[in-house]
Amino acid sequence: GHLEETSLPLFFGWFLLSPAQEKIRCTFMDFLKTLDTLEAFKKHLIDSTVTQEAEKEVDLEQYFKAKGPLHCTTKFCDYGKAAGAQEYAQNPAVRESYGSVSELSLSALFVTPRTVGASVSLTEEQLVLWPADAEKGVEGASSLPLGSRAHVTLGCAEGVEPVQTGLDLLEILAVQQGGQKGELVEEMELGSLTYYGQGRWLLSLREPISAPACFSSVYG
Ligand code: 2AM
Repeated sequence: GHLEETSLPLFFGWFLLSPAQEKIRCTFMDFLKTLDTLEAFKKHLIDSTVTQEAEKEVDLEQYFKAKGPLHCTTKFCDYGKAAGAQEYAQNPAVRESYGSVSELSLSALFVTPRTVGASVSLTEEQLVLWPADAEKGVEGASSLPLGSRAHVTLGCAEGVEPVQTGLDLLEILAVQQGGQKGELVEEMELGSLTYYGQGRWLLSLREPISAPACFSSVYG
């Protein structure tokens, strides 16, 4: 009925518990500081931004703005306007898991001129909550395994919508799947940093970060 339709959330997802949020923000800050010292990184970032003010220092911590609590979106419902929102909310698995805590495994950090995020390796149990069509819509990405898009947005450049983070991740994975190895730029303490062109970087974490997270939704 009408009431049910209007009671759908903006999105469902796993929300990192606050100690995990702190830990990831710290790892992320360390990562940005290291990138800040890499000439190759700054060169590509400046090359790919629209405002090419030569010699202008880029402060990465200012460049990427973080919004709200750290989370991994499963289904963007847009209060019921998104395709499949109703079906998702009514899925018994979604209802049963609502409010439960599980461990998210963060396996890589990625940066583009638009976004920065952490990719999430979902378990079989978590994949049950993953929408079948999440990997659609990016060229070369539709054949990627289910759950490839799973990520935590850490920040977006000015004027960039958060939806872009998942699209940027899919783009990097599509490039990888297309056989491009990328250019190994640096062995960092956190892991190996690879460049995929057009300002796209991926850091494979040596040790995945495990973060407890609560499956819930946002209405606001
Ligand atoms: P994110 O998951 O990459 O962070 C509210 O806008 C949340 O829903 C954000 O977390 C955002 O991106 C996600 N989101 C917004 N629009 C979306 C879309 N069309 N598809 C999937 N996720 C979306």
